[in-house]
Amino acid sequence: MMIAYAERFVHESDAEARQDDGVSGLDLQLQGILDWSPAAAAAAARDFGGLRSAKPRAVVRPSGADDVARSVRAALRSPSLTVAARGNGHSINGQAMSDGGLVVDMRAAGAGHFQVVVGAGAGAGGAHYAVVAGGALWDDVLERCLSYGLAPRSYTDYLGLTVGGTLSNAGVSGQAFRHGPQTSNVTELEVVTGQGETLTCSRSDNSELFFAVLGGLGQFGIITKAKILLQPAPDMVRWIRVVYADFGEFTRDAESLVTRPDGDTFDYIEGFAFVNSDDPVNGWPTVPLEPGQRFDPSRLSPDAGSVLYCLELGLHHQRSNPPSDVDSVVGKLLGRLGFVEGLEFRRDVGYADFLLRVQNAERDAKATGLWDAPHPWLNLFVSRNDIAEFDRVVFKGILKDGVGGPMLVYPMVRSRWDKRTSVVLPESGEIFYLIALLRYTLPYPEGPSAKQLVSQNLEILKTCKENRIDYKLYLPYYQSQEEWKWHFGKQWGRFVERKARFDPMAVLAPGQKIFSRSSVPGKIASDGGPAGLH
Ligand code: ZME
Repeated sequence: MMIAYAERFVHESDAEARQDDGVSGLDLQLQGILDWSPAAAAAAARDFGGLRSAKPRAVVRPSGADDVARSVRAALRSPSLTVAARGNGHSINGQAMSDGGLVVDMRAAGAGHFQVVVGAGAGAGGAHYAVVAGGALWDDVLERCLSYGLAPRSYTDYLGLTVGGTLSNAGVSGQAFRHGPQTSNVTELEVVTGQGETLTCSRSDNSELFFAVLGGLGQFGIITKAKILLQPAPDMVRWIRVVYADFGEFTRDAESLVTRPDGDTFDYIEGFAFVNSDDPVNGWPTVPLEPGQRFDPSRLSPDAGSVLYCLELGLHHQRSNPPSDVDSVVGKLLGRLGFVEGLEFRRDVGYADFLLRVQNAERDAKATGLWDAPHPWLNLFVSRNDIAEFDRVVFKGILKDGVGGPMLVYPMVRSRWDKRTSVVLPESGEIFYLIALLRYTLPYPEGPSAKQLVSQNLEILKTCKENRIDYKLYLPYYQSQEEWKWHFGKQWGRFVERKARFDPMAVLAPGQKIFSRSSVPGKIASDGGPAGLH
């Protein structure tokens, strides 16, 4: 019923649009579908954050990269249309929205181009890789690769995200300390630029475009294909959580683990802060890994504070090896750590189950309505030089009662991040921390209003600034170019040059609010386009 209606609507409106309001560019000549239905616009007007909404004029369901290019060229022909690529809609702040413009549903072409190449021999260092559509979901990529006994090397915590979406930001999880973010594990991209050209790029060909697009927040091109480095997949993960009361000891152990040689550390390293209480959402019960395990608070020293820390570790192993092998490796690695004795939890899980662990949380959150409520999340990178201060003023101060969800804090190593990408990191230090405040709260009035939580985020950032904490937003969002200039710092000039070169009319990703359509600094003046201001 719904589908029949939608299809009829698409056809009628599509025909109407051709003789439409003077925007001749809307004859896209797609192989796929131009969806004018109110339902499509409403869906593309919202995202996982649930904090803002901007309706596109129509939604493109591309059948492949050519349709993506046609969409960009149509926008270029019109005086004001913009184009946003939308993956699985997990932005928090409307980054994939296009107010009155086109949203390209990248998932529609996500099943195209799926190729796994096993042991390529001499080329590419003999590595294994997969070539996947930009709109493919990471959980699909994983599944396909596993059928060849292979797997990506670097992930996000949650795999219901598209490849193009995470590569446009960075893509981090517990493997990033070793392999770098996902942007460090891709060797080639196919990109539709803001000029409507489809180009293949890599470190050696069109390298400026390649590095621009990685972490480029969608500003330079739409990723339609990616060649992703793979590794042989292990079949099991020994999953471990150990608890600390002292932040200094927590960071000392975490930093030691992320800087040791590969064979002398874990394969996955994350951490989180939690509240020293029996609160089921923020406290002790969030630590044990399986039902039979219990968090025994009597193990804590009486002078433990109101916030505790947990290192989360994973060691890959093979089912065919005797369990005593992994026990002895784990025993040796844990033996050097200073966690609270007795507050240690272990569990063996299949590799895929481990990587898909957040999907369990998704199922629960959907059942309780927490998934569809607003998610005013805040993600930061904080220099190791200031992480103790951050702990003091933010975790032990503003957030001492938790955020109603995970508060991730774990270190990563700068040398695994390529300086040439568009990703922005803190200014100082070889080690920096990821901070992720992942609020899952019931919608108002059952929970706090989104407005209150957003203002707490602003308070955290203000406090960081006042205390001169060296931080950058991860998955950044700002309202003005002034703030973006601050965000990019010394890299602003390069970012603007890249924009002028690859999207001179600022057609792409308007939801980031970095540039305005037809008013790119230094370029647009000569185009004589209208200089739209926010
Ligand atoms: C760095 C980051 C992690 C951004 C989002 N996340 C997560 N999102 C949802 N659930 C999660 C999560 N990390 C752990 N669980």
